[in-house]
Amino acid sequence: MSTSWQCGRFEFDLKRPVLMGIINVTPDSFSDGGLHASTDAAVSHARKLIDEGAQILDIGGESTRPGAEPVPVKRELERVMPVLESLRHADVALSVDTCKPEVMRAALDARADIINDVTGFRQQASRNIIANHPSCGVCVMHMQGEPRTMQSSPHYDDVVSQVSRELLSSARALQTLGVAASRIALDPGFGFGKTQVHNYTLLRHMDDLVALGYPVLVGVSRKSMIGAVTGRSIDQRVAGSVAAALLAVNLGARIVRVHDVQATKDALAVWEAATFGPQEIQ
Ligand code: HH2
Repeated sequence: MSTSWQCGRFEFDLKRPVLMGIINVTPDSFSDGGLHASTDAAVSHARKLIDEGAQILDIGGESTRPGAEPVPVKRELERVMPVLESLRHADVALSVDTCKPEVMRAALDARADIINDVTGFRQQASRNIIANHPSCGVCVMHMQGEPRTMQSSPHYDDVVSQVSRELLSSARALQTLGVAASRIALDPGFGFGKTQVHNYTLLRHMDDLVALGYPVLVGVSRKSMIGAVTGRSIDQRVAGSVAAALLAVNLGARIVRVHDVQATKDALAVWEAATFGPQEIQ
């Protein structure tokens, strides 16, 4: 298992889990669409998540929920860049959630620390941008298909081995261009071209993904896989989301992408005390 993740100005020690708070600067994200759509609202939400313990903020200007329509580059830049600029001096790593090379380039020029691409850097232009940057971290996420159609009929013969194989191949495509393995985190992409059976199979076998040797990032927060087993609406999925994040961490995932930072942080504090023993409790 990898012990650290290099991300621009930061290097995360992965002995302990790292909290990534979600900032959706969008009108249509599945759980908080429209809540933080203005720059001011997004920045003040970001400051709240930092106070609650987020070590990374993941800023997105395009919803990737099933059926979402793509957003033009210009609009995505108008949403993301002012938020990124406003948070530049905060003591937190800044990640930009985008699959567009133009947005990646602008974000890195504005000193973003991480690029999180839900398409796993499928585009050659995106891979080249990452390769030309000396140190940014990358999150390579797995998605079958594309957001508009990905949930129509996802199919795998063996979801764990296929997702592992495809993630490895995406990571190697970056490494071939000179991107150091220490910059790359992998993410199975819960809900991205996956049925609930696929999602829970991946969660149960998280240790197989961890065994690939890269830091593993998970995003289960408030997703339909939580609603499917709890019967809860999106705004009532905190406990289920925290449980899933904790399970993933217990199987070796080390970066958790969440809406509810405070609740997840508390759960992880208990996990850390139980895992590392009383000498680490202050
Ligand atoms: N999930 C979403 C978006 N980006 N990135 C990674 N690496 N992993 C994920 O699981 C992931 C992601 C979807 O969640 P959210 O951002 O809350 O919703 P939306 O895409 O509707 O904005």
